[in-house]
Amino acid sequence: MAKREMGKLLGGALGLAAFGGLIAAPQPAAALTINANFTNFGSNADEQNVFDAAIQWWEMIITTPFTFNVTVTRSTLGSGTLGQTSAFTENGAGRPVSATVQMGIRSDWFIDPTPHDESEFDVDSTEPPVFLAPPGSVANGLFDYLTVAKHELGHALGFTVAYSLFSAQVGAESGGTRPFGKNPDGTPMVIATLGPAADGTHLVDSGSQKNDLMVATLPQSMRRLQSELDCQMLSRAFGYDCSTTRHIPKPPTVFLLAIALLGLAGLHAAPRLRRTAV
Ligand SMILES: [Ca+2]
Repeated sequence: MAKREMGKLLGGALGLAAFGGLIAAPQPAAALTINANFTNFGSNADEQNVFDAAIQWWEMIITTPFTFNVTVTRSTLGSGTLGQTSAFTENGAGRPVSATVQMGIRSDWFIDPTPHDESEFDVDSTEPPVFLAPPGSVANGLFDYLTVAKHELGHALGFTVAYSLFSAQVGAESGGTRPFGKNPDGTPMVIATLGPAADGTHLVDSGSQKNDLMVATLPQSMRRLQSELDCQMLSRAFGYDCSTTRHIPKPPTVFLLAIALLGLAGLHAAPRLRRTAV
Protein backbone atom coordinates (compact mmCIF):
# COMPACT_ATOMS: atom_id res chain seq x y z
CA MET A 1 0.00 0.00 0.00
CA ALA A 2 1.65 3.22 -1.12
CA LYS A 3 1.37 6.16 1.19
CA ARG A 4 1.05 9.76 0.17
CA GLU A 5 2.63 12.01 2.75
CA MET A 6 6.02 13.39 1.95
CA GLY A 7 8.62 14.12 4.58
CA LYS A 8 10.73 17.13 3.74
CA LEU A 9 13.78 18.69 5.21
CA LEU A 10 14.06 22.37 4.54
CA GLY A 11 17.12 24.53 4.55
CA GLY A 12 17.62 27.44 6.88
CA ALA A 13 20.37 29.91 7.60
CA LEU A 14 22.64 30.55 10.51
CA GLY A 15 25.63 32.45 11.73
CA LEU A 16 27.75 31.32 14.63
CA ALA A 17 31.04 30.37 16.08
CA ALA A 18 31.66 26.99 17.65
CA PHE A 19 33.88 25.23 20.11
CA GLY A 20 35.05 21.83 21.22
CA GLY A 21 35.71 18.72 19.17
CA LEU A 22 34.50 15.15 18.90
CA ILE A 23 34.91 12.30 16.52
CA ALA A 24 32.09 9.79 16.19
CA ALA A 25 33.01 6.58 14.40
CA PRO A 26 30.31 3.90 14.06
CA GLN A 27 31.35 0.28 14.12
CA PRO A 28 30.05 -2.19 11.55
CA ALA A 29 27.30 -4.56 12.69
CA ALA A 30 23.94 -4.76 11.01
CA ALA A 31 20.71 -6.64 11.62
CA LEU A 32 18.52 -4.28 9.64
CA THR A 33 19.40 -4.50 5.94
CA ILE A 34 18.66 -1.50 3.74
CA ASN A 35 18.85 -2.20 0.02
CA ALA A 36 19.33 1.01 -1.95
CA ASN A 37 18.62 1.54 -5.62
CA PHE A 38 20.45 4.68 -6.76
CA THR A 39 18.71 5.68 -9.96
CA ASN A 40 20.47 8.69 -11.46
CA PHE A 41 23.62 9.45 -9.54
CA GLY A 42 25.79 9.04 -12.64
CA SER A 43 29.19 10.55 -11.92
CA ASN A 44 28.14 11.75 -8.49
CA ALA A 45 29.70 8.84 -6.67
CA ASP A 46 30.74 11.15 -3.83
CA GLU A 47 27.09 11.88 -3.00
CA GLN A 48 26.20 8.20 -3.24
CA ASN A 49 29.07 7.38 -0.92
CA VAL A 50 27.72 9.74 1.75
CA PHE A 51 24.20 8.37 1.35
CA ASP A 52 25.59 4.87 1.78
CA ALA A 53 27.17 6.02 5.03
CA ALA A 54 23.78 7.26 6.24
CA ILE A 55 22.35 3.84 5.43
CA GLN A 56 25.09 2.16 7.41
CA TRP A 57 24.40 4.35 10.46
CA TRP A 58 20.73 3.36 10.49
CA GLU A 59 21.63 -0.30 9.98
CA MET A 60 23.84 -0.11 13.04
CA ILE A 61 21.30 1.67 15.23
CA ILE A 62 18.28 -0.53 14.45
CA THR A 63 19.17 -4.14 15.18
CA THR A 64 15.78 -5.66 14.46
CA PRO A 65 16.33 -8.05 11.55
CA PHE A 66 14.31 -6.98 8.54
CA THR A 67 14.94 -5.78 5.01
CA PHE A 68 13.99 -2.32 3.75
CA ASN A 69 14.20 -1.18 0.13
CA VAL A 70 14.84 2.46 -0.69
CA THR A 71 15.00 4.13 -4.07
CA VAL A 72 17.29 7.15 -4.04
CA THR A 73 17.21 9.82 -6.73
CA ARG A 74 18.92 13.15 -7.38
CA SER A 75 16.10 15.63 -7.98
CA THR A 76 15.59 19.30 -8.65
CA LEU A 77 13.60 20.38 -5.62
CA GLY A 78 12.50 23.82 -4.49
CA SER A 79 15.42 26.03 -3.47
CA GLY A 80 14.44 25.74 0.19
CA THR A 81 13.98 21.96 0.10
CA LEU A 82 17.02 19.82 0.72
CA GLY A 83 15.40 16.41 0.51
CA GLN A 84 12.05 14.68 0.60
CA THR A 85 10.69 11.19 0.97
CA SER A 86 7.53 9.65 -0.44
CA ALA A 87 5.95 6.42 -1.75
CA PHE A 88 5.93 4.88 1.74
CA THR A 89 4.91 1.23 1.65
CA GLU A 90 4.17 -1.04 4.61
CA ASN A 91 3.52 -4.75 4.90
CA GLY A 92 0.44 -6.42 6.31
CA ALA A 93 1.80 -6.12 9.84
CA GLY A 94 2.31 -2.39 9.38
CA ARG A 95 6.08 -2.53 9.16
CA PRO A 96 7.76 -0.18 6.65
CA VAL A 97 9.13 -2.05 3.62
CA SER A 98 10.02 0.58 1.03
CA ALA A 99 10.09 4.29 0.18
CA THR A 100 11.63 6.75 -2.26
CA VAL A 101 14.08 9.45 -1.18
CA GLN A 102 14.79 12.48 -3.34
CA MET A 103 17.99 14.36 -2.59
CA GLY A 104 18.21 17.87 -3.97
CA ILE A 105 20.59 18.73 -6.79
CA ARG A 106 22.44 21.67 -5.25
CA SER A 107 25.74 23.51 -5.35
CA ASP A 108 25.73 24.24 -1.61
CA TRP A 109 26.10 20.71 -0.23
CA PHE A 110 28.89 19.63 2.05
CA ILE A 111 29.77 16.22 0.63
CA ASP A 112 31.90 14.70 3.36
CA PRO A 113 34.80 12.68 1.93
CA THR A 114 34.99 10.93 5.32
CA PRO A 115 31.30 10.52 6.28
CA HIS A 116 32.00 8.21 9.22
CA ASP A 117 33.71 10.93 11.20
CA GLU A 118 32.81 14.44 12.30
CA SER A 119 36.34 15.83 12.06
CA GLU A 120 35.17 18.79 9.94
CA PHE A 121 32.86 19.98 12.75
CA ASP A 122 33.06 21.15 16.34
CA VAL A 123 30.65 19.77 18.92
CA ASP A 124 27.92 22.04 20.26
CA SER A 125 26.48 21.70 23.76
CA THR A 126 22.84 21.31 22.73
CA GLU A 127 21.12 18.02 23.49
CA PRO A 128 20.94 15.95 21.36
CA PRO A 129 24.50 16.91 20.44
CA VAL A 130 24.99 18.65 17.13
CA PHE A 131 28.12 19.55 15.25
CA LEU A 132 28.90 22.96 13.83
CA ALA A 133 31.41 23.85 11.12
CA PRO A 134 33.59 26.73 12.29
CA PRO A 135 33.92 29.83 10.13
CA GLY A 136 36.41 29.27 7.36
CA SER A 137 36.25 25.47 7.56
CA VAL A 138 35.35 23.22 4.64
CA ALA A 139 31.74 22.62 5.73
CA ASN A 140 30.98 26.17 6.83
CA GLY A 141 28.10 27.81 4.99
CA LEU A 142 27.05 24.53 3.36
CA PHE A 143 24.25 22.06 4.00
CA ASP A 144 25.43 18.72 5.35
CA TYR A 145 24.42 16.01 2.89
CA LEU A 146 24.90 13.27 5.48
CA THR A 147 22.46 14.90 7.91
CA VAL A 148 19.81 15.22 5.21
CA ALA A 149 20.32 11.62 4.09
CA LYS A 150 19.93 10.40 7.68
CA HIS A 151 16.83 12.58 8.14
CA GLU A 152 15.13 11.32 4.99
CA LEU A 153 15.99 7.73 5.83
CA GLY A 154 14.43 8.37 9.24
CA HIS A 155 11.18 9.17 7.46
CA ALA A 156 11.57 6.18 5.15
CA LEU A 157 12.14 3.77 8.04
CA GLY A 158 9.09 4.90 9.94
CA PHE A 159 9.05 8.52 11.04
CA THR A 160 5.88 9.62 9.25
CA VAL A 161 2.15 9.47 9.81
CA ALA A 162 1.97 7.89 6.35
CA TYR A 163 2.73 4.63 8.20
CA SER A 164 -0.30 3.38 10.07
CA LEU A 165 1.56 2.22 13.19
CA PHE A 166 3.34 5.56 13.56
CA SER A 167 0.13 7.46 12.91
CA ALA A 168 -1.60 5.44 15.63
CA GLN A 169 0.78 6.99 18.17
CA VAL A 170 -0.07 10.57 17.18
CA GLY A 171 -2.77 12.52 19.00
CA ALA A 172 -4.96 15.33 17.74
CA GLU A 173 -3.40 18.64 16.72
CA SER A 174 -3.95 21.47 19.14
CA GLY A 175 -2.31 24.86 19.00
CA GLY A 176 -0.02 23.76 16.20
CA THR A 177 1.43 20.71 17.90
CA ARG A 178 0.60 17.02 18.12
CA PRO A 179 1.48 14.67 21.00
CA PHE A 180 3.30 11.44 20.17
CA GLY A 181 2.99 8.34 22.33
CA LYS A 182 0.21 6.14 23.63
CA ASN A 183 -0.19 3.15 25.90
CA PRO A 184 -1.34 -0.16 24.40
CA ASP A 185 -4.88 0.72 25.51
CA GLY A 186 -4.74 3.96 23.53
CA THR A 187 -4.41 6.33 26.46
CA PRO A 188 -1.72 9.01 26.06
CA MET A 189 1.82 8.33 27.25
CA VAL A 190 3.47 11.22 25.50
CA ILE A 191 7.20 11.03 24.82
CA ALA A 192 7.55 13.67 22.09
CA THR A 193 5.86 16.66 20.47
CA LEU A 194 5.32 16.87 16.74
CA GLY A 195 4.68 20.06 14.81
CA PRO A 196 1.55 20.75 12.77
CA ALA A 197 0.41 18.28 10.12
CA ALA A 198 0.88 20.98 7.47
CA ASP A 199 4.64 20.74 8.03
CA GLY A 200 4.78 16.98 7.52
CA THR A 201 5.89 14.69 10.34
CA HIS A 202 8.61 16.50 12.30
CA LEU A 203 9.54 17.12 15.89
CA VAL A 204 9.03 20.60 17.31
CA ASP A 205 12.45 22.27 17.35
CA SER A 206 12.56 23.38 20.96
CA GLY A 207 13.38 22.26 24.49
CA SER A 208 14.89 18.78 24.74
CA GLN A 209 13.99 18.22 21.10
CA LYS A 210 15.98 21.21 19.84
CA ASN A 211 18.21 20.36 16.90
CA ASP A 212 16.95 16.79 16.80
CA LEU A 213 17.64 15.01 13.52
CA MET A 214 13.89 14.87 12.86
CA VAL A 215 12.97 18.58 13.10
CA ALA A 216 11.76 20.28 9.93
CA THR A 217 14.63 22.61 9.08
CA LEU A 218 18.39 22.40 8.92
CA PRO A 219 20.71 25.42 9.14
CA GLN A 220 23.85 25.65 7.08
CA SER A 221 27.07 24.46 8.72
CA MET A 222 25.30 21.96 10.99
CA ARG A 223 25.55 18.19 11.30
CA ARG A 224 23.02 16.25 13.37
CA LEU A 225 23.06 12.67 14.57
CA GLN A 226 20.20 10.31 15.28
CA SER A 227 18.96 10.80 18.84
CA GLU A 228 17.77 8.39 21.47
CA LEU A 229 14.37 10.08 21.19
CA ASP A 230 14.21 9.20 17.47
CA CYS A 231 14.89 5.60 18.46
CA GLN A 232 12.31 5.64 21.24
CA MET A 233 9.65 6.91 18.87
CA LEU A 234 10.41 4.30 16.20
CA SER A 235 10.52 1.62 18.87
CA ARG A 236 7.16 2.72 20.27
CA ALA A 237 5.53 2.61 16.84
CA PHE A 238 7.14 -0.45 15.29
CA GLY A 239 8.79 -2.37 18.12
CA TYR A 240 12.25 -1.78 16.65
CA ASP A 241 15.24 -2.67 18.77
CA CYS A 242 16.85 0.74 18.32
CA SER A 243 19.45 2.56 20.35
CA THR A 244 22.01 5.19 19.47
CA THR A 245 24.04 4.31 22.55
CA ARG A 246 25.39 1.20 20.88
CA HIS A 247 27.07 3.13 18.13
CA ILE A 248 27.28 6.86 18.70
CA PRO A 249 29.95 7.96 21.14
CA LYS A 250 28.54 10.40 23.65
CA PRO A 251 30.61 13.52 24.16
CA PRO A 252 31.41 13.38 27.90
CA THR A 253 35.18 12.89 27.89
CA VAL A 254 36.24 14.96 24.93
CA PHE A 255 33.45 17.46 25.37
CA LEU A 256 34.06 18.14 29.02
CA LEU A 257 37.76 18.42 28.36
CA ALA A 258 37.03 21.00 25.69
CA ILE A 259 34.86 22.98 28.10
CA ALA A 260 37.57 22.87 30.73
CA LEU A 261 40.22 24.09 28.33
CA LEU A 262 38.03 26.84 26.97
CA GLY A 263 37.05 27.80 30.51
CA LEU A 264 40.70 28.23 31.35
CA ALA A 265 41.07 30.41 28.31
CA GLY A 266 38.08 32.52 29.34
CA LEU A 267 36.13 31.43 26.28
CA HIS A 268 33.47 29.31 27.94
CA ALA A 269 30.46 31.29 26.78
CA ALA A 270 28.60 29.17 24.25
CA PRO A 271 27.62 30.99 21.07
CA ARG A 272 23.95 31.37 20.34
CA LEU A 273 22.51 29.91 17.21
CA ARG A 274 20.43 32.05 14.93
CA ARG A 275 18.01 30.16 12.78
CA THR A 276 15.71 31.17 10.00
CA ALA A 277 13.33 28.62 8.64
CA VAL A 278 12.47 28.89 4.98
CA1 LIG B 1 34.10 13.63 7.97
